[in-house]
Amino acid sequence: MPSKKNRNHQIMPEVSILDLCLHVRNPDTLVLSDVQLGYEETLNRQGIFLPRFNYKAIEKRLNERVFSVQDHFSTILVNGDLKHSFGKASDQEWGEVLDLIDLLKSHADTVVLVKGNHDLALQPLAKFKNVALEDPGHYLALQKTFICHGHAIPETREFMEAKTLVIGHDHPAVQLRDGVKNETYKAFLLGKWKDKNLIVMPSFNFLHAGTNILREEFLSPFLKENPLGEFSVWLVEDQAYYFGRVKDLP
Ligand SMILES: [Mn+2]
Repeated sequence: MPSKKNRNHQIMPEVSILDLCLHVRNPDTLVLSDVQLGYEETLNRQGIFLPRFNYKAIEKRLNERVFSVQDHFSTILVNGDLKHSFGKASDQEWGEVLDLIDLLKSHADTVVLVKGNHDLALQPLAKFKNVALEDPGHYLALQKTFICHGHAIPETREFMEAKTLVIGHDHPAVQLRDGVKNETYKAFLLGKWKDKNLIVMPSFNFLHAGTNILREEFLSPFLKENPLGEFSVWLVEDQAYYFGRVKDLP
């Protein structure tokens, strides 16, 4: 049931957190990252039994927390690692990727896939579904915002020109003590990389919460050797909550 919670949480003049997505206005763009479809099948092949629930959870969450707030976007952009395994898509991935693209297409004029490090064989999927596949990223000229997966530093002119970068890849999360147990929350980060603003998005998948940012074991070249203490942090639960600076987290 759609709730009256403040789901749209503004973090920059034209940028809001909308559940686990980022919503950039003008041009109207919804960004989600690190969906990682097919992860269960990869684990199954390694002998680890895990029921397949990620796609259903993603679909439910998008419908209940995102499309209930805004039903249609000019562009929906998947910022990398749409699927989990490297190389050729498995049967599970193929079916779920097609279903997700159909769902996104029914809520947007344009669907764009940005290549992540796990997306080596996306070209046939993108072609089959007639969606754009962009490598290394997507540029919103009006906002001077460059959206890329974050596993590598692009070298394009648009990237150099950008004032704000949006990345995924590292699945930031924060572990907090909640009574007697530890709870891990998916997190957004906003700080600096060189002279640019840097927004780091959490993963839109439900297989794992993510990497605890307080341990700072990041892989992205945008976060390695980038002290995160001054970064602002928002945790996402039923809505986004501002938690101040990383250095002040409990
Ligand atoms: Mn990645």
